[in-house]
Formats: sequence, structure tokens, C-alpha cells
Amino acid sequence: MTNDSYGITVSRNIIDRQRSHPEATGDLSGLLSELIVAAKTISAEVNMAGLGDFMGMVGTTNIQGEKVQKLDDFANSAIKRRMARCGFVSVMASEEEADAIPVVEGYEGKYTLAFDPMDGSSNIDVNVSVGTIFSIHRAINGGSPNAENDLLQPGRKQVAAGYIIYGSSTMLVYTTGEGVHGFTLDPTVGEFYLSHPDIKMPARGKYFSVNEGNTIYWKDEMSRYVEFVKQADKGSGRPYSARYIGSLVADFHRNLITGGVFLYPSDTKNPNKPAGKLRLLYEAAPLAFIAEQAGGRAITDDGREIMDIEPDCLHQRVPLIIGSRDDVDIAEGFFTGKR
Ligand code: AHM
Ligand code: MG
Repeated sequence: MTNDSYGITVSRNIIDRQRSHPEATGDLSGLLSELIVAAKTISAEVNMAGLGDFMGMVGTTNIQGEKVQKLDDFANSAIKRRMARCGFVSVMASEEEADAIPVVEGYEGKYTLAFDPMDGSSNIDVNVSVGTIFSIHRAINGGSPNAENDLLQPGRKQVAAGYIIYGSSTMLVYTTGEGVHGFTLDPTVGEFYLSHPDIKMPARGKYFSVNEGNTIYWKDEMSRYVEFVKQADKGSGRPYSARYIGSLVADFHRNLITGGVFLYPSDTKNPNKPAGKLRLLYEAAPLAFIAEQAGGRAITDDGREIMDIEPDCLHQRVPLIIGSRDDVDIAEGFFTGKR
């Protein structure tokens, strides 16, 4: 952090950014500010999870067939509540809900919001970092209520994306297409301060993040790539170290700061079409936007740029390879048969 940036709150950063766009109406700033309020509420609950009644399951199953954790439920409601009458959002999609979520009639705004309220929630009960991921698009249909199609836009059309990581500190990382900026929550005053201005991902990392327990389900290209990163080669810094938390936000955040590559490929355990485990709209696409803005890259394991995929449904899954640009380029070579 430079002396110049010390003490810059996220609200001031958002307003400064808005000032450099005279045509801006302030709606995007308003939407980001509302999200930040929700994030602070969720952060407070996450910190209390061990003391309160927030560990464990709600007892229901979400659209993905996963057990809903109590904090999933809390975070989902906290975001929906803030958005319902803020006037900046027309329709939402959440990992926790099967259908598009309308806002209160008469409060439709000009943006759409897709979010994963509590990413990595299977880690909550064991005190491991979790996060909230968000993706914002313009509502192409002019904000008509419950317009699911407005949500089905490629990552390339995002106007903003980011995440909040609830870790050893709570951090907000976001982009509006003008670089990536990170803010750390000072819990004593409840304010996010600029701590990581203009984050750049190292072109090459020293970590690979993958669930190696899935090896038997991988295709050959994936196995060959993982063998490659484990081979010794002084020049390229191999073997890489393995780091896998099992919270996408936390694995991505580490690689964003230190450099590295995260892979969740298609496999025979998740035989969806198109295959993969992670969701395009509220996991892969927003993180791809951040990666690109920080100098990194995100692709599928069949040669597509994540940012260019046209979604065909709200909960579409994609294979995801994301991280330092050179590492993703090399992985692409394996997946496209060039290596
Ligand atoms: P979720 O917790 O929002 O359902 O997200 C899925 C999580 C990601 O955070 C993480 O990268 C991945 O699932 C881990 O999957 P696995 O346990 O199969 O390695
Ligand atoms: Mg998730």
C-alpha cells in the first residue's frame, strides 16, 4: 500500500471511479455499495459462526442437489434483501435458487446480479475461508421484471465482478474493467480500506490447485498436465507446490496474489454437458473477469475462453482452468493436443 492510497475507503474508490465517467448515473456505484453492506453483514455472521447457531445444515437441498448450510441460507437472504428494493437491480440469480429472482415490483433497476452467496460452504464448520462471488451485467431488456434472459449473458459483457473472502481478514476484491482492487475490512470501524491497489497476477506462479482425489476421473490430458507441474525443471520453477483449499474463492485469491493455476476440469464424476463442477454465471465468469483484468487468463479444458461462453441456463457448469497467464497457456497446450 502506498502513502497516497492509505486510508481510501471502498466508497471513495467507487465514487472516484464514477467521477471519471461523466455519463455515469451512479446506479452501479449504488449497487456496489448495497452489496458491500450485505458483505459486512455476512462477514459478521461468518465470524460468529462458531459461537452462534450458524454451523451445520438447514436440512434442505438446493437446486445443485447439495445440502444447504445455515450460512448459505443467511448469506443468500442478506443479499436478496438488500437488492429487493434498492432500485439498481432488475433480476438476480443465486447458486441457492433454481429460478431467476425478481426484485419488488416497481423497484426494477438497470443491472442484473448473479451471485454465489457462500462459496466453499462445506468448509464453514472447520473454520476455513469461504467467500461471496458476484457478477453484474446490464439488463439488456431494459430491466423488465424476472427477465431470465438478461442473466444469460457472456462474461465478456460484465460491467463489474468481484468477491468477498471471509478469511483471516475479510477482503473485497472487485473490478469494473479498470484493473483489480482489493480492500481489507477494518472490523473495528466496519469500513473496507484500499489495501491492494491495482493487483497484478504474476505471469507465472509456483502453485497448482486441484483436487487430486479426482485423478481416477480425469481425462488423460489433465493427468499429463498435473504430472508435468510435478516434474523438476529449475528454469521454470518446477516442481510446483500443491495448494488446494476446496473453497474456490480462497484458492483463486491465493493464486491472484502469489501466482499459480487452479484447475477443476471436466471429469467422469461430473458428467454434465458441458461437463465440469463449477458454475459459469456466478463462479467461473466473475473470477475470469478479475483474472483477465489482473493479467491472468481463464479457459475451459476444451479450448474456450471462459469470458466468451454464451450461457444457456442459469446454473450451467463449466470446466475451469484459471490463473497466471503463462501457466494457463501451458495447460491449454496439453488440453488442445499441442503438448
Ligand atoms: P460451493 O461451495 O459454492 O458449492 O462451490 C463449490 C466448491 C468450490 O468452492 C470449490 O472450488 C469446489 O467446490 C471444491 O470441490 P471438490 O470438493 O470437489 O474439490
Ligand atoms: Mg461456489
